[in-house]
Amino acid sequence: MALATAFLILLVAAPAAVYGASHTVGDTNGWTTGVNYTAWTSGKTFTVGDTLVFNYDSSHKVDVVNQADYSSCSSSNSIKSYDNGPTTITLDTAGSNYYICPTPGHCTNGMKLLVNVVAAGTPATPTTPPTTSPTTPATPPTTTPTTPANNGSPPPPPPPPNGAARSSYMNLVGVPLVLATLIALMG
Ligand SMILES: *[C@@H]1O[C@H](CO)[C@@H](O)[C@H](O)[C@H]1NC(C)=O
Ligand SMILES: [Cu+2]
Repeated sequence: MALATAFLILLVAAPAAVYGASHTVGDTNGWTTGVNYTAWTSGKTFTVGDTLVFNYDSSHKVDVVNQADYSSCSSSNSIKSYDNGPTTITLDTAGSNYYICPTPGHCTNGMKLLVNVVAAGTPATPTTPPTTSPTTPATPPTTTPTTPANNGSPPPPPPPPNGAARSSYMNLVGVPLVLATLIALMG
């Protein structure tokens, strides 16, 4: 049972790490009246790719509005309107996002939400490159040492000891002979 639960958590957590965090608006209170959503957003970071989950009953709706309509609690120009929650909204652009409840009196009583979305940050990406880079340089060094070792070994082992002695003897005698001949020809 515990293992099955852990496996389920892994299945759920893995996609969340890739596609962004999920923020449940108002936490356990959900999307309703009597909740301070400004207080709810404080201390939270909303990143592009994150999702907002609005949990609400049929007495509420979620309207996406502009800044002016957020301030005046007007739902007449709503960009988008959702009902029959829960509603999941993906924050796909950086900037300010405004949500109000169009039910009369709800927005003016504080049922409004401003979310400032920031661009997908760099802190998540640097963690992955270090793990892949150490493995790739490890392979080239192993192949390179083998080739110079073969090139370096042929000179030291000369199989016939007699032949080697003879060639060095020939050099000892031959070089002075050539030099003597050259000197004789020049002179
Ligand atoms: C909501 O919370 C914010 C920040 O905590 C605070 O400044 C504001 O006065 C609160 N609004 C209400 C209506 O209590
Ligand atoms: Cu409402």
